[in-house]
Amino acid sequence: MNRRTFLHASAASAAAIAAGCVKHAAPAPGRPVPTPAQLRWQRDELAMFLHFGVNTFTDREWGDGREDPAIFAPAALDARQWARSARAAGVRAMILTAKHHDGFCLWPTATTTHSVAGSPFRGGHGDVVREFVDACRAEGLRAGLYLSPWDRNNAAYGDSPRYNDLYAAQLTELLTRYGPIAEVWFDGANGEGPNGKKQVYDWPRTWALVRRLQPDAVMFSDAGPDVRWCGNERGTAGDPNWSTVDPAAVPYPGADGPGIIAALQHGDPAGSVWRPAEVDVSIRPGWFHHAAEDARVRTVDDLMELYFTSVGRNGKLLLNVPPTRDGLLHATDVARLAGFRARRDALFATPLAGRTTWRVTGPRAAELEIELDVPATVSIARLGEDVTRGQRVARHTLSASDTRGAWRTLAQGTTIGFARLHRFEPGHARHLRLTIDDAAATPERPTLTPYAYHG
Ligand code: FUL
Repeated sequence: MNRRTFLHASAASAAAIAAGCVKHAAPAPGRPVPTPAQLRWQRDELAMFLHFGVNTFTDREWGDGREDPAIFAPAALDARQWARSARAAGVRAMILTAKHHDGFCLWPTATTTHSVAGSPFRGGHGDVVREFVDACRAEGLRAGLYLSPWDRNNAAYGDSPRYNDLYAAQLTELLTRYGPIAEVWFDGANGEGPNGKKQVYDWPRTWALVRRLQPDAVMFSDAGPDVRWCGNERGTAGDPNWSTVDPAAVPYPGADGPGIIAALQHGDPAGSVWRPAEVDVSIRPGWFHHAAEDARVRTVDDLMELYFTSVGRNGKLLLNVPPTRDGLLHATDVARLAGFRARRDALFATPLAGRTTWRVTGPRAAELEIELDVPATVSIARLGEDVTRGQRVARHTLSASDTRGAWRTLAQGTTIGFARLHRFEPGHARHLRLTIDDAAATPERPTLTPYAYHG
């Protein structure tokens, strides 16, 4: 189920942004740059999403809120197994669905009886959020929480001020009881309340509350404020993908209309706000675990593809791996995660060093050349901008040569940002050249790391 239809995405604005054109107005005195929290979030590169709750036991994707808490009975729950598997895969943060649309709370909240406290889990004394956070800490992972604003169980939903108070109380519990929370994840899902009235969320209040209680956390939603949805759940960041946005383009989570999806996918080179893209996608067809999908777990090849279209396109990958009814990650998923790590380790095993030269060749153009210490067969390159100085590159070309005379094009692309990965036919090279063909401001020296091909 997608969070909205994509019908309204304006083809025209998508095409204009996708062309990667940059208007050459005078550069702003300073380009937007990330906060320390946004930079930390991006450097982590990989995070794991865990969808877990009553849906795991009803075999549904969206519960209707009428589930009996007694069905929640994960007899072998081991959050350390989740965290160990994540860490072994090179994942650096995890985000748990503390409450999904069905309203069932995975922690013992004072705000409703629709929670783990009414379940047989740990004799009604369990707290999945606590076990999750403790496991993250034990394995050195950052912890994040998803609190669905849409709540199909709570009687107050649709009675806007009353529900907004309850939502703030739930957030307060989550952000004061469990120590540092690195990411708070919001979607814009907004169904009808039981009274038939539409719930009007108070996002400014929600965001201010998170800032006050967890000033170092980043907040995710379509509208940020810190990190934005990439515009699809297929695992592909936009190309181009600017980390800067016009905050008016997507004014609130769940906003729909012409150009919204394009704005989420591509950002805006002239945007006044730093709001990089997070790519959320599931390792399975559904977000929750369904035994019927056990043979449809993404392959290692598939996961590598996702890596290149997310991290490799200036995005952060949030890969969903849902626990089973036992409360454990399924053996197939764990094996695929390990294979994903092994494949990345092999591909990126041998970064090649060399002597680099940097030349600014025009107001929006520059060249970076590397003469490899030892000529090698190359098939992958990682490019990166120093985003603490803002994102600038709009179009680039990567070429190789043995003699510095006959250059052959390896790859062409639009934005670079924090990371841009290129794959190409393995070829022998002594020299590599990154040409910046266009930029949103005077280019700054990027990094270029080629990797040796191992067959
Ligand atoms: C969406 C939800 O409707 C899906 O169930 C899932 O949680 C996805 C990550 O976000 O908004």
